[in-house]
Amino acid sequence: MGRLLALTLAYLAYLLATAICSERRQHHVQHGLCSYTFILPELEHCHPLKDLQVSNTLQSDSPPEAEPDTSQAREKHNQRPSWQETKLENLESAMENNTQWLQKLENFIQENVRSGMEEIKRTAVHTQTAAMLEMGTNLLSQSAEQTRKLTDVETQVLNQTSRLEIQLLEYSLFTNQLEKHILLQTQEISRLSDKNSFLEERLLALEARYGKELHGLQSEKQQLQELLEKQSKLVSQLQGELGSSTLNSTTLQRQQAVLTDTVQQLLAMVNHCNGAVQKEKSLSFRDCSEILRAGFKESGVYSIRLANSTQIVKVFCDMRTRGGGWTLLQHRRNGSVDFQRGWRDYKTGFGEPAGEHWLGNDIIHKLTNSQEYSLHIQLKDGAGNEAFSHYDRFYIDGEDRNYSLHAEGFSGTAGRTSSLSVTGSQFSTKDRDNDRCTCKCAQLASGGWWFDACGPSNLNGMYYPASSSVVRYNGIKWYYWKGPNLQASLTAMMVRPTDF
Ligand SMILES: *[C@@H]1O[C@H](CO)[C@@H](O)[C@H](O)[C@H]1NC(C)=O
Ligand SMILES: *[C@@H]1O[C@H](CO)[C@@H](O)[C@H](O)[C@H]1NC(C)=O
Ligand SMILES: *[C@@H]1O[C@H](CO)[C@@H](O)[C@H](O)[C@H]1NC(C)=O
Ligand SMILES: *[C@@H]1O[C@H](CO)[C@@H](O)[C@H](O)[C@H]1NC(C)=O
Ligand SMILES: *[C@@H]1O[C@H](CO)[C@@H](O)[C@H](O)[C@H]1NC(C)=O
Ligand SMILES: CC(=O)N[C@H]1CO[C@H](CO)[C@@H](O)[C@@H]1O
Repeated sequence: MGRLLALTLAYLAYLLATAICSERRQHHVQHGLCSYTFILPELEHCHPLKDLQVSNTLQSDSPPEAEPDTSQAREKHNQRPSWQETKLENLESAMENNTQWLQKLENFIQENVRSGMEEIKRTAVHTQTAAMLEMGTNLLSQSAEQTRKLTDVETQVLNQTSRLEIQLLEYSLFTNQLEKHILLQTQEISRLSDKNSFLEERLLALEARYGKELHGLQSEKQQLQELLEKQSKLVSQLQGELGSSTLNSTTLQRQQAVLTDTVQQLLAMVNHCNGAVQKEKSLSFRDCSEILRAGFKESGVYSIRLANSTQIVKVFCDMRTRGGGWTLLQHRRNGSVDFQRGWRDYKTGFGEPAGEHWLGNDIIHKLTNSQEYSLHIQLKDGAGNEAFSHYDRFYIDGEDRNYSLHAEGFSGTAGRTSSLSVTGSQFSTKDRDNDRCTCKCAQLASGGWWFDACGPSNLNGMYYPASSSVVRYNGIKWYYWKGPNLQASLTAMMVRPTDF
């Protein structure tokens, strides 16, 4: 290499020397793509440099002497074209040699350059490699760091994963336990349901059994109830018998009372005969209300004794109407008794207490003045319609005042206003006219009554029970109930203490 480089340098020096000494004559050679221009030297002015040493490869193409050389060149130009031609040929060949040499050189240079380039390249690669190595080292360290971090992360992940796995394991264990538990519970439940169904069956059986028993008991109960009803009937029957026997005993008592009465009367007669006076004590009822209070609840005829008197009076007691206890003053129901009577009869009374009768004005006076009485009048017409008139306070004066009437506190269904004569009306009969009419009401209307100017009432008039179109003015009259012609089938006047 060093040799080649020296060669190249020698040649280049040569070329330089020739170029300095050359004249301006050029020669062109085309070799391939490359073109070479050679400037040929002017030989007259130029001598080869004495210090110029040419290597063995470089040869001068001129003779060693300078003069012949210069003359040769002159000949070439002028006198000796043949020599010049040879010289030219020499030159040409030399040039060709040079060209070849150059080619070689070029090749060599190219080769060298290539190798150099390769070396350069190699160097560059080395440098790059170093850089790359450094970078790689860096990268390696970085990647190592990353790897470490990754490892850490992985470790952590693994840790987490293992933790999670552990947890999962625990959970699965827990789940297993739960499943076992649930299984146990399910078994328990099925066991319980079995037991329950068994109990239900037993319950049903028991229900069936007890239902039968219940049925039996119910039928028994029904039988007992029937028995009870029978017993009740029996009891009521017995009660009825007891009632009738009581009645029997009452009747007996009454009979006994009558007997006692008779005995006492006989005794009284005996005593009278003996001159001794004995007061009666056994009969002390003043009216029917006292009899009722004494426990006699059957309507009928009883004996009463008037206050401050020894007189015993038989009266009919109504024990049903409005609570009972009524003493009848007047009673008409079938027209069997004649009420066309005079003063005296009305004064003492007539008829029978059990049938139609008038109690008598003296008795009525004594009774209604012994205490406060209310008056109740019951009426029934031929068609069966019933009505009543009620007076809270009723009494009559004595005979010295012609039995004047006193009645107040009217109420009732037999007319809106009272049909009874006004207070103060005196009693009149066909033979004692005390009315306020110029006529004789008792004669016109018949019977005895408290006629005013004849007035709107007369319960002691003629008894005409059968309905008739004929208007009779002397019949039983209660004007404000049925007008002038009542045609009553029943009348009753009765008194009871106001404070009953
Ligand atoms: C997981 O990491 C925790 C702390 O972060 C540590 O206490 C524990 O021991 C680790 N577990 C495993 C299995 O590495
Ligand atoms: C009541 O007397 C009547 C006859 O007076 C009689 O037939 C009847 O059996 C008696 N009743 C009782 C319960 O004694
Ligand atoms: C009227 O009744 C009484 C008592 O009930 C009775 O004794 C009498 O025979 C009856 N007279 C007539 C005519 O119906
Ligand atoms: C009965 O007699 C007594 C005393 O003699 C007398 O105070 C009383 O008013 C008399 N009663 C009647 C209703 O006459
Ligand atoms: C009662 O009637 C008679 C006649 O019937 C009469 O003379 C007498 O004055 C009357 N008495 C009174 C208190 O009005
Ligand atoms: C002019 C000149 O020097 N020609 C030489 C070229 O090279 C060949 C051999 O390589 C020589 O024989 C010639 O004399």
